[in-house]
Amino acid sequence: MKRLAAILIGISGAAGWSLAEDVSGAFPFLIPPEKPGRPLSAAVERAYDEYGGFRPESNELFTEFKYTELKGFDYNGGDATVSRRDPSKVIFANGKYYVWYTGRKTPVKPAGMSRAHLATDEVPSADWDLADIWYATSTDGFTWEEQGIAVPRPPKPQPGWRSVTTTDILEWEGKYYLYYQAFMEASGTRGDFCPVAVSYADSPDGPWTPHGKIVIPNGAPGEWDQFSIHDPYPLVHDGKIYLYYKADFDKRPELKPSKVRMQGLAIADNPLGPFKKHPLNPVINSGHETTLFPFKEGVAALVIKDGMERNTIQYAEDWVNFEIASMVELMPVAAGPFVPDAFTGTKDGRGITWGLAHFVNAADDWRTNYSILTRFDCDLSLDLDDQEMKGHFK
Ligand code: AAL
Repeated sequence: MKRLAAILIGISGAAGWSLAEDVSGAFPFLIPPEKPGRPLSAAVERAYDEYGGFRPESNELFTEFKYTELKGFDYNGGDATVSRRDPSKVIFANGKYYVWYTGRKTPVKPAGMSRAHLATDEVPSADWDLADIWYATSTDGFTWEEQGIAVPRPPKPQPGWRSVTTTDILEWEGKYYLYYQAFMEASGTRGDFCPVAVSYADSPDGPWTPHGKIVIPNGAPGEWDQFSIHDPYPLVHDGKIYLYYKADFDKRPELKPSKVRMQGLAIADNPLGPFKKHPLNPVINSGHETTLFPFKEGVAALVIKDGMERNTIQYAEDWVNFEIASMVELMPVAAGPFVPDAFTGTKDGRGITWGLAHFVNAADDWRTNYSILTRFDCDLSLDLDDQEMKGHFK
């Protein structure tokens, strides 16, 4: 921090900028003046034109992330036979918070995705193989009570008979819909191949009725999403269901495995489909799991983990054409935020302040993973004071 302050003071001397006290009084910072009338480097030019306020905190879509261990979940001593990962968005209903997630409780730990040939009816390949959709409730978002399985694996040959995973929730006209990855083979057999299925219920407590059909099918051979439709993430916009998803599509064997992953959009008038894939897909060129929320008239996306634009938060005013809004660090993996206006069709999205995410732990071998759910907090809300969580230079 001292070094940064010294640099700022140095620049201010050269350019004739003024110094003022930070609101917190912690250290002096620069008030950006009018652009000086002398040539500027490309970097300082950008600081005026693209980043306006100079400090990342002045960007509404910048934040730091804080993590808190959750109470209420048991992981059998971390022996990788119990896993919880890929949480849905958090919703508030019947006076409490609800979350759904991939839950795996298997007699043995996973063989590892790269050793899928060792998978059996009892031995999972990946961390998310032989999983069901579980759910938990909480009154404060920190202590959770696991309620049991919401959507079990259906019998063979129904979609998802091998594993149902990576779910997300939609509330639409008084009913609830869980979209999830429906595996018909052990993940890793040919790749992480699967389409998306859906179950519906009158209450978040269930019972859930499986629709029994694939609702978002894989693309035709040669299309970007021919192998996988992952991380279905529904929001309501323009009176329709806007469901974002991820696919990984470069399967050249020499890449072992490919990390080319992008995100697409499918739109429907009815939660059970048909979903029409957007002609401009993919609409986000990076990321892994999907995490989006209405923001002002548009939608914002956390772009996490993979791709050339990872570690950014992006914004699309038209919900289709995304631009980088900010660069961030230590992003929540597979984040499922609490998005109060996810389903209201708002044109004035207020943003998010917290949610659940997961951490992947290696057990005794990097191939035998199990995952734990965690809470994250952030300031991507238009209703908080700008300085509250956006971070102070550390
Ligand atoms: C995740 C998600 C999907 C993938 C696997 C389990 O984090 O992207 O769900 O299939 O990894």
